[in-house]
Amino acid sequence: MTSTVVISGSGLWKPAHSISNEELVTAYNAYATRFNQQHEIAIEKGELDSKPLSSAEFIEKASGIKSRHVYVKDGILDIDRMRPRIPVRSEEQLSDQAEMAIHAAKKALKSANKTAADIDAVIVSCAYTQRSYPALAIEVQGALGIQGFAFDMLVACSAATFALHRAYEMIAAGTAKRVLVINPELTTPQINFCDRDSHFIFGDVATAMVIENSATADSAHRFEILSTKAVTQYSNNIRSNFGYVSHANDVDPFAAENLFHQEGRKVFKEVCPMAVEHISEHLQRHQLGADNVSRWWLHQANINMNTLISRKLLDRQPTLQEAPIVLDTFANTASAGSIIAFHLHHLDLQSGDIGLLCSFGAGYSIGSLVLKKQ
Ligand code: CO8
Repeated sequence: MTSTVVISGSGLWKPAHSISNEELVTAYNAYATRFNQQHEIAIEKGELDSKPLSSAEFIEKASGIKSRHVYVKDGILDIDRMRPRIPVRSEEQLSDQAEMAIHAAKKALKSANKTAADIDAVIVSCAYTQRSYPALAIEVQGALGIQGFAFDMLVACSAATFALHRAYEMIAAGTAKRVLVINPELTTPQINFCDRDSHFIFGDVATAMVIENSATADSAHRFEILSTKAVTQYSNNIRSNFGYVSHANDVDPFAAENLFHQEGRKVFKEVCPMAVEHISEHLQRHQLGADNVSRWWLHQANINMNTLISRKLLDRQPTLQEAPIVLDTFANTASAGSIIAFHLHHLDLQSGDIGLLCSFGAGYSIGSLVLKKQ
């Protein structure tokens, strides 16, 4: 594998709607207060737990999140519904996630100075796909008029980095000339907006990147992928049990245990040291130390996690320029977080500068790429 593989363009699409912590908390607290009133006797008898109230101040302090973009706002703040109201589309229409993916893909193609005709492989990789088949990636491929092949991948928070790893290998092996990696993260349908501990965590967004051989890349900002590193370790601390077997399980497929849920404190404690070790080892492979890294495009789940990880690596607090945070306006966007950070914070880097792109989350899964500005 002697080829030089580069990220030659990136794209970000965000939905027009957003919800602030205050809006979200007002709706949740109204829902919880009514629930507690309606179930007063059962709660008093100890037959039912009361719903605790949420707080915008807690959310910002505990996570760094101030607001989030949502694909559809209608329904989420309605205490009789507590979930987005997304109209069904016919099988002849473009699916919602394919539409999100195409918005981001077009921006990435433009930034890579390429058209759909230049692409010969598409990977749609994200935390959830809205159906099993036909693959969203093939729908996107068809809609954009791309020749070649396409497939979907699911790796929760590491879906984007793991897909970049596959794209890197495909270009290096010569099995594709230019790969479009797209991450349409439509998280809101899987959020339990009735759960105080997790109602604030996620937002919707789509990101995309073009990966190709440096010999064909002519965009203004190109980043050589020096290497990739991935690790997974099984954990039940972040789970979503929703799936096709629900139909045969005789359970409510939308019950709380089948939506996103986690042991956030355990995740924090277990994933941070794993990420520090992973990143250190990856940099050492190139005889690099943390001080040699000009930019940290880290997974965006929690500002305190990012601060802890980069402080452990650097032995000091990084500046926001060194380790950008996009959580405040995007919230946790599953696998797209580190790609948003890259997209919004790479134009100022100089030739030869090193950057580290890294995801960490459900699985557990950690995926990193050491990048060098060309
Ligand atoms: N308002 C007020 N108080 C609250 C709230 C709230 N909204 N939520 C919790 N509290 C309370 C708790 O009940 C607790 O009270 P007490 O001390 O009385 O028991 C207190 O605040 C402290 O609670 P925690 O210890 O849980 O609070 P933390 O400081 O740990 O913060 C976080 C909670 C923000 C969840 C934090 O633990 C965290 O971010 N951990 C890391 C989690 C993480 O990185 N997870 C990755 C998930 S993303 C992923 O893997 C991708 C999945 C695919 C996408 C899914 C899309 C739906």
